[in-house]
Amino acid sequence: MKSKIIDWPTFIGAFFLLLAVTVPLIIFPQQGQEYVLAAKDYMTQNFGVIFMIVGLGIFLFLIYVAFSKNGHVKLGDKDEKKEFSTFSWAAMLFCAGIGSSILYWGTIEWAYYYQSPPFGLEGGSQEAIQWASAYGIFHWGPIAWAIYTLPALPIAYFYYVRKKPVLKISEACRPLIGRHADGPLGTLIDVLFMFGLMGGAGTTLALGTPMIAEGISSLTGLEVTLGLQTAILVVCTVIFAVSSYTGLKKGIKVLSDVNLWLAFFLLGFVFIFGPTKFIAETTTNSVGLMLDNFFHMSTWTEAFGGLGGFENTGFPESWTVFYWAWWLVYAPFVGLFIARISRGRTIRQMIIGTILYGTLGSILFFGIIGNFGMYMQLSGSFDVIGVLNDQGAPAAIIAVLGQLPMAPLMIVIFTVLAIIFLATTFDSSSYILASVVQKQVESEPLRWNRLFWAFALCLLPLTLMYLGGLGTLQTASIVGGFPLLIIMILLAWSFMKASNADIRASDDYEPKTINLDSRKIRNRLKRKKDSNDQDTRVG
Ligand code: NM2
Repeated sequence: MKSKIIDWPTFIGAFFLLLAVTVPLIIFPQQGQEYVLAAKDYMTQNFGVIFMIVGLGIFLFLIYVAFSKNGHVKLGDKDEKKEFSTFSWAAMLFCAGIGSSILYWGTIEWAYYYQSPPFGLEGGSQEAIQWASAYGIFHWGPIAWAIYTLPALPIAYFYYVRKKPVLKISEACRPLIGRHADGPLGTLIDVLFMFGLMGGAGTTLALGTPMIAEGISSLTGLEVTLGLQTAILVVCTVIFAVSSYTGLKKGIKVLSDVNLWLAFFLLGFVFIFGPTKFIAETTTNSVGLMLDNFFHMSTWTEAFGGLGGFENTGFPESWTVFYWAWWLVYAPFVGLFIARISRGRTIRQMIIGTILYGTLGSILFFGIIGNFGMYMQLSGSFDVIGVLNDQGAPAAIIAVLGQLPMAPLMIVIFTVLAIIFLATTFDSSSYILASVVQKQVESEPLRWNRLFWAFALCLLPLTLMYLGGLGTLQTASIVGGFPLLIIMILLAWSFMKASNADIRASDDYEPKTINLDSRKIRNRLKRKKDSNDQDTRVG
């Protein structure tokens, strides 16, 4: 009985793809690393510009939708109230979209940009320091959150307006691909989406784990080894597995709430006890710089790099392209979540809210923790960059926190935050992976199925940590993100097709809010289907 619920082609396809990538890399680590880096170069150098265009394109598309008649459509029935207050909505959507990586990059990203700045500027210069703070906010800013919002459009639309719950990405493409959603094309879309998510989660877990190890090491004196890191990864999976097996379903929810307050506390503490004025000024300055140069940053491809004697820094490939890919792989899954919590809002509110609040949250993290570290560097109190270059990013991150008053306590809080983030990444990713490989999901995917994917999720980060190197970690997201470029276009198109058809057929067009009646829509679709069936029979 049970095995009938599983969609085996998708299950096996996705798992096989995962093994096909990880096993050879573990057996041949030396060549493996070379291949991985070659794959990264190949992808970013040849297709980088496509990532950049699609990133900006998604942003512009969403702004268009928000202000078009499609944006007025309400997600839910006419009198439906918003399910969540705006504050909890914003908090939930932010927590769904970010994880331990914001602790990692929020603290240290500026140091990379300061040393190797964009636009051919000189490392360590006065211009470089300005961009160092602004570029992190850009990479976690409006385009990034727009990428997250796009899949939420068709998913929320089908869920609340057409009243057809969608858990699979192939299902969300149905208006476009029709019955192929049930065939090999649908399976391919789902497998590629799963592969992308595993790649993105691989990057997240392989970045987060060494940082946690470093935190634990600074508190206990244990040495950071691959063994310690493996143990951390496994412990996080086991925390998750135990809570899901003992039926502590609420456990993860409680953990996420705890995390929100811990994060607020950390940010507030650093802001108040750190260089408050510097943080406020630098953050304001960076936001202005980013807004002023938004289009320049989102289209800067270093087109002349390597030609005519001009230097090729690889900045857009290593950063902007990597980031857009990383956000892309998470997008369908975060979009699903955004859709779930947006009942009662209009599409426009969902779009503007996600982009705005998401960006605001990123500004808080990068502005406060990042600029604190930067201040330590510039004021000469602590050489963050020295530690970064000698001992690596995780050590530098923990060292920055070590400069705070009550440092051990702050390192504990930071490390606990990262651990909870990691456990919630396991929780939400395994939930989605398990759902996608089931034909039906009653209220929850099957437990063994979820656990299977939770442990499968450890494979890639373990491999990546074993190989080592930032480039290797980035490749997982970049390669995984490539098919998402096409899937995102399908999702956008699907949404437009369905919502335009419904609006055209609706007789309830009020200029401000459009209430679509799902019953009428379904009847119309049914009539259309019946007449199609008849046509084929007659033909
Ligand atoms: N993104 C936001 O660990 C994480 O923060 C997960 C990463 C895509 C860069 C998401």
